[in-house]
Amino acid sequence: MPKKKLHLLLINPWIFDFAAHDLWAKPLGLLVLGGVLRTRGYEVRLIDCLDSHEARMHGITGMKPAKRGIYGTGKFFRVEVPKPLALRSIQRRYWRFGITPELFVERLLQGPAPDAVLITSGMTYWYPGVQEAIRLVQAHLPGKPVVLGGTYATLCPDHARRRAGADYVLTGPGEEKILPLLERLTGHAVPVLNHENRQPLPAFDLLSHLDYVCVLASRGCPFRCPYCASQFLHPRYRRRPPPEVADELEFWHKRHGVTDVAFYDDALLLDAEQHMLPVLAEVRRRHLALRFHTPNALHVQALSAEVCEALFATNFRTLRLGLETADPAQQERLGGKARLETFSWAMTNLIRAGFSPKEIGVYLLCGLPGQKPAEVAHSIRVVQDHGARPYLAEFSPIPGTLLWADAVRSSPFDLKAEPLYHNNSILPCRSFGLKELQRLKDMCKE
Ligand code: B12
Repeated sequence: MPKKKLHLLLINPWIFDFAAHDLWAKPLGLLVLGGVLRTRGYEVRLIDCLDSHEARMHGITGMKPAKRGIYGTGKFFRVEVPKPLALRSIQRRYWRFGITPELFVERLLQGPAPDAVLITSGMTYWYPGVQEAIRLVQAHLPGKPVVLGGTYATLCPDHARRRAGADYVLTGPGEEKILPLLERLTGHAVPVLNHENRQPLPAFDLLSHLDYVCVLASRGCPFRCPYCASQFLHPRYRRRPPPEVADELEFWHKRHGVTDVAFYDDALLLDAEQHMLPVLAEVRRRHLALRFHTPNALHVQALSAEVCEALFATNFRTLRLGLETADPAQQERLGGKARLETFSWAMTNLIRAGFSPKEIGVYLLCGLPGQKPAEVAHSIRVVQDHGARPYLAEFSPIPGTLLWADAVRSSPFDLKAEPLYHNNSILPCRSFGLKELQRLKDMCKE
């Protein structure tokens, strides 16, 4: 153990965006690190700028109370803020989601001064929240080292090093990189643990309220879809042993009364016979009365009759399938993963297993470079013909992906210089306009 207790402050920064909802959005990466660091003897504290349960926020002028919805999801507190210069031409209101900066500063100054501050980052275009949090940390805790990691830091490391204001920017999975850095910063050796082989649980208990937990049964993805950044964020595809996943679910359910669980896996059902089916069999054997949600799409080719029956039997309530498009040529361009016949087969299996088609949401990519609105409209109709609900996933271009060069070429925005333009809400590649997008969204509601 370190000789003196070392204190770490973890920060989940604000979101600055046109829209944001708590649809099972928790800073899982930061909480994973919190879990690891606690087992190494650090005292860990969290400021969650997106805390929707912060009692002190109620009644603050201009702040809408954060309503909670079904399955633990809900709204964030929000206040309108001026748009950054780069987004001035976009005719939509821009918000800071989360607690007030005054409350953030109050929280910063509570408790023992930290030996280091660890801040996470989400979408690349959310970096203004990271900048703001770091600016306030440096103003109120001068001299404390600030370490930045997460999605933005990994996908835009040069921008993050130049613009975020952190003392250190670490890319990729943080578990191994953070320990030697903390040793260097604090001058204290991190104890070696040889009795524990399994990963400690993510520190969800640091959140002020547990509406739900997010779980990963695997990391990374063996597919290389041209729009996706999974391989850069989690370079190795790894699956956790099924009993370990079941233990984690049982822990949150029995010790913390959690009912709702969102899986964050990029390839949850891959090789399900060897992996997820044993996990779900354990859930049933242990009588865990949970509800499961898959906001990150499921691969349709994995939805065999047996898998669908297991999903239904274990109470999967929110299903999102990744069809991407119903156009065969576009499907080919996107890696040929989800063909139409496979989608129809998956829908039949889900319905036979007991799901109502209305419970099944299907993601369709929208705003890809060169994509015509007619292609999206056709895909919407195909999904509706199957009785399911189409959800448009507006394309967000990501540096390093195969589609990046096409995206840069087709976009009227300077995607390379400014991550704010990666924002899916502005339809960055503009193969059609925002009015057309609204028409397609209205079609989805029909
Ligand atoms: C879960 C998820 C969501 C959740 C929300 C997550 C959240 N917390 O806000 C939901 C479902 C709501 C969502 C929505 C969207 N998402 Co999303 N999402 C993910 C997903 C699948 C997992 C993220 C995650 O938690 N991983 C698990 C944890 C353990 O990993 P991690 O966060 O990377 O953390 C590790 C490291 O980064 C590091 N680390 C993290 N923090 C720190 C801090 C320090 C100090 C250090 C040292 C290290 C460190 O260590 C951690 C442990 O190894 C990623 C894909 C992926 N594989 O990462 C996409 C991803 C982030 N999303 C993406 C996209 C495109 C979207 C959408 C735009 C999709 C759409 N078109 O609708 C929307 C946007 C919503 C909005 N309002 O703008 C893109 C990124 C886009 C971008 N420009 O940044 C990704 C990368 C997927 C992709 N296509 O490639 N998403």
